Amino acid sequence: MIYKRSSALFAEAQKVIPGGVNSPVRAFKAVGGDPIFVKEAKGAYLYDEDGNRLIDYINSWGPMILGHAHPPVVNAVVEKAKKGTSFGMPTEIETQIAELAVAMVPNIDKIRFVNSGTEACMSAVRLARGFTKKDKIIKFAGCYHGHSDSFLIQAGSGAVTFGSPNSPGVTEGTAKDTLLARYNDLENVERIIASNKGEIACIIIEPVAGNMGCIPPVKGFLEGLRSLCDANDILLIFDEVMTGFRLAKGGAQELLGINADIVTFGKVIGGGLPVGAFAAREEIMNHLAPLGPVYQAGTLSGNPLAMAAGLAMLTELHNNADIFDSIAKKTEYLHQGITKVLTEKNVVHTINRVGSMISVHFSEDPVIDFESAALGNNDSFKKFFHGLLDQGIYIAPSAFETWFITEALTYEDLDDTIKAISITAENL
Ligand code: HOZ
Repeated sequence: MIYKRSSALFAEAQKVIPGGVNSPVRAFKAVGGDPIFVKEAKGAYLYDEDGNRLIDYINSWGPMILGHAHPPVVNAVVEKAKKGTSFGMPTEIETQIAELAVAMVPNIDKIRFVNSGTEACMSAVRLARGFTKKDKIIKFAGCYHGHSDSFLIQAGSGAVTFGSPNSPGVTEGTAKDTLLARYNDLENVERIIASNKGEIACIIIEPVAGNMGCIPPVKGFLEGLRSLCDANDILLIFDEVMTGFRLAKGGAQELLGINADIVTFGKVIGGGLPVGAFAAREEIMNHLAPLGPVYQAGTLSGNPLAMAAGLAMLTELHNNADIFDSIAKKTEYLHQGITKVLTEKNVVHTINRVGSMISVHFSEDPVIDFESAALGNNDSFKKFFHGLLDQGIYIAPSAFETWFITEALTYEDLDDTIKAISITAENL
C-alpha cells in the first residue's frame, strides 16, 4: 500500500505540532515509519489520505464498539449542534445520560461528567483523598490512568512506549505520594499497605489492564484488593476507561463480579466525543463541590454534543445487550485464528484476551504484569505491525496497547486479518 500523502502531511505537521501529533503513540516512533493520516472512517474501516482502506483494530482506542460513524451517534450530534454547541449551564440531557449510566453500572448512585479519562482519574483520586483525608495512592506499574502528574510513575501506554514512564516535570513531592505496586501480585500490595499504615487513600487499577497490552487479572487478585481496601479504609478505584460499557453493560465490575468504590470512564461514555466521568456511591460523591468541599469543575463538562453522542451510544448498548457477547465471540474467533497461524509458522507468542480486548505478545512466557510485558520481542512486533499495515490492517503502533474489537467487523474481515497475519508470520 502507498502512504505518500500521509508522509507529506506528517512532514508538514511536524513543523507546527511537537512530533507532528497531539498524542505521542500515534507518531509510530515505537514501530518506525510515518503515521497514517485518516480522512474518514465508517463501520470497521478507516480510509486514509492516500485512498487506502484499513481494517481498524484500535477503534479510537476503544469507543467505537458499534463501528465508526455509527448513524444514531452521528445523527444525535448533528441535531444537537444545530441548537448550540456549549452553554456552561445545566441541560436536561446530562440528567438523562447520568440516569442511564447509573442504571447500567453496578454500585454507583451518582456520576460527574468531565472531558477525558485523564480528568476522570485525576478527579477520582482527589475525591478519594478528600473523602478519606489521606494522601498516598497505590498504582500499578504498567497501568496508565491518563497523563496527570500523580500517574506518570511507571506508567504504561505511550509513557512506557517512549521510554519515559516517569515523566520529567512531575515533582518529587507529587511522586512520593504515589506508591508503585506490581500488577497481579497481592503480596506486594499487602507489603506496601503494611509499611504505609493509615496513609493510603486509594488503590487505582485498570481491572483488566489495556496499557501494557491486554493483561487479565489473575484469579483472586481483584478480590484480594477488595478485601485489603475494606480492611484498611482504602477506596478501590477501577479505571474503566477502556473496559467500561465494553466488557459488559456494567463494565469489568459486572463481568468480574467485583465492586469498586469509585469507577472512572472515558472514551466509550462519549461515543467517541471527548467525555470522561467518575462515579461512586452517594456518600462518596456528595463530597464533591458544590455539595461538599472537594473541588472539581469545567465549562465544557456535560457539553451538549458530547452528552448527545454518549446518550445515543449508551442507549444502543443498553438496548442490545447481545453486543457484548457478539464482540467477545468475534475476538475469540480472532484469537483462535491467530494462534493457529502463528503456531503453524513456529512464531513464539502469547495471546491475552478478555471479552473484546486482545493483544499478541512475542514472548514465550505468560504476560501477567509490566515486567513480563516488557520481555516481548519488539523487533518481531515492529515487523508484525508493518506486515499487517502493508496488507491494510491497522493495529496499535505499540506492543504496550490492547486491540479493541468492534461489532462492525465481519467474520470475513477477521478471516482476512488472520490470512494477513499468516503471510506476515513468514518473516517474523
Ligand atoms: N494513550 C492512548 C492509548 N492508551 C493513546 C491515545 C491516542 O493516541 O489517541
